[in-house]
Amino acid sequence: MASSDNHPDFDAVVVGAGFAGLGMLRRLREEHGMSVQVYETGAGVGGTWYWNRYPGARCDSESYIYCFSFSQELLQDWNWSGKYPEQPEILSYLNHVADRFDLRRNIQFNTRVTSARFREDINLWEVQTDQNNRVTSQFLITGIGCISSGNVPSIKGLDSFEGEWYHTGRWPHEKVEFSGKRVAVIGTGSSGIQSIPVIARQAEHLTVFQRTPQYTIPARHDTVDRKFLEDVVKPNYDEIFEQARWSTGGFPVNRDERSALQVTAAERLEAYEAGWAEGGIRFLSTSFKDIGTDRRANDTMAEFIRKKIREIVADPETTEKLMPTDHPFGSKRPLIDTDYFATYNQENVELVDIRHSPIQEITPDGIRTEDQQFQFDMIVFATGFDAMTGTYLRMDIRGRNDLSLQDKWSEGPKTYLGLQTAEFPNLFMITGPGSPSVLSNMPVSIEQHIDWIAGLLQYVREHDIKSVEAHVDAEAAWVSHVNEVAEPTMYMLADSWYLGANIPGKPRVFMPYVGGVGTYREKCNEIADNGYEGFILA
Ligand code: N01
Repeated sequence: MASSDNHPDFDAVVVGAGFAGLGMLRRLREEHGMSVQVYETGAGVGGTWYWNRYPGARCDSESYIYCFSFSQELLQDWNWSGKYPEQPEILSYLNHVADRFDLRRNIQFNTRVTSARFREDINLWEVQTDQNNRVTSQFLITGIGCISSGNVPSIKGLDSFEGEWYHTGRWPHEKVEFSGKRVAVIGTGSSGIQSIPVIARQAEHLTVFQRTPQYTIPARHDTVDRKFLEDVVKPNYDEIFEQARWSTGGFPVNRDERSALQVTAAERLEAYEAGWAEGGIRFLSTSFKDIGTDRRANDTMAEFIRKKIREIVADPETTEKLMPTDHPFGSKRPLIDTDYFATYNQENVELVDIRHSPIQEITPDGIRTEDQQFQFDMIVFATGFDAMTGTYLRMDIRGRNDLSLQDKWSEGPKTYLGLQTAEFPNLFMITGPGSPSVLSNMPVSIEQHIDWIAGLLQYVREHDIKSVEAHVDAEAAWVSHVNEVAEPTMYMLADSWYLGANIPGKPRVFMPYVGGVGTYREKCNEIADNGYEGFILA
């Protein structure tokens, strides 16, 4: 039931119980004494890490920095086992956080928010769920993640397929058996390149359908280095997080301030070989400063990776198909893998280039491309997400004058700082489009938003303010700035989900903020220090 006057049922409704929702709930409840209701579609906490249970799923941020920093005790007590944490371990961590801070009592699971309407008459949000909840709250805060709406491409005949099929982002909780089966994987993004080697080890035969060849770096995954954790990380966690907060990508690493073009070819090769040997996201995050902005610099790194692919893959025809040439390195989400390219040397693995021979239809027993009919027992869609905006637009969110978010964002998302969108008062987005979010180590960006939103809500309460709303001019200026900083980068030179290019009909707009985590933090702080410049506090 909704409350009948302007006393809300809750101070805040939070959507989602992943990193963002859990962190926001704890912060508002424990540090600001607010009443908070969280709604979560899943049956448990975890968000992304609840749903993405596909084989090989793990994070490509190192575990020691892929966590909350708000509690020193939590940082000191928790012991990661993997250098790059696997999905079950991250899920255990988030369950531990939920238990340790007694968060479950404010979370309603198995509940999807279907609509949210700003009631101008009472200055409250009215939130409706698929479980027949209708509640009001002063603030509505989304912690719905950036890659939570799975994209199963509409391929003719999928309904007729008689085998099993799965999307990596909605993987079953029960064990999926690959042995003795002919399996197809469609897609070679992060989810594909992580799952392909694992599936290939079990399946009788694996056929990978690749649209765009990828650059990927070996993760060099290992168990966590205990000595490093105990001697270097744990005693210095404050400094490590502080460095990450002011860095470009939310990692405690320093970029090489040299241009790739200013050093000699031998020095460049030495740097690339060292990065390749160390592996992981550092290959990119510590590399030369102009890889992301200068095509010639980028080409040196891209060619280095192509050479590695030629060295690893035995069959010349497969090598040719795997060669990424149509986009710069890092213009699509950088990938790190374990044995991805070497998997194509297995006898039971085959690569199909669907750019040259597109999928025509799914048949009851397999997949038909322009050139060939394939038989499968299982199809795995590693085809990604309607990223950054998909989950927002699937909810019916309405602001002033019944304006729907679908209409407001019909030409692409418009936000101020990725935190608010004009005409939707008291709606806050954690890692919304227009913030660094997906271009960064997510927990660092999520905590920055949580801190900033909590600071603003505190200010609102202290000053008896009823509503906070991004000014339309501030929003327009931010949207231009987001585009302006993206324009000269390599990101504009690929058909990526950052640009919405993976979803037919989606406006081609670069959605995340490429200016860097530290720069963004500075801007957010400045705006707060200037009395929340660009926001209408009514
Ligand atoms: O999805 P993707 P993902 N027909 O969009 C192809 C995060 N993540 O789930 O490149 C045929 O990257 C598509 O081809 P193309 C991370 O941020 C992180 O793998 O568009 N193919 C591509 O190959 C990541 O970026 C982690 O030409 C189709 C693939 O499917 C994001 O999630 C792990 C197609 C989709 O790749 C998404 O990753 C996993 C079609 N109709 C995910 N449509 C880690 O931290 C799409 N494709 C490690």
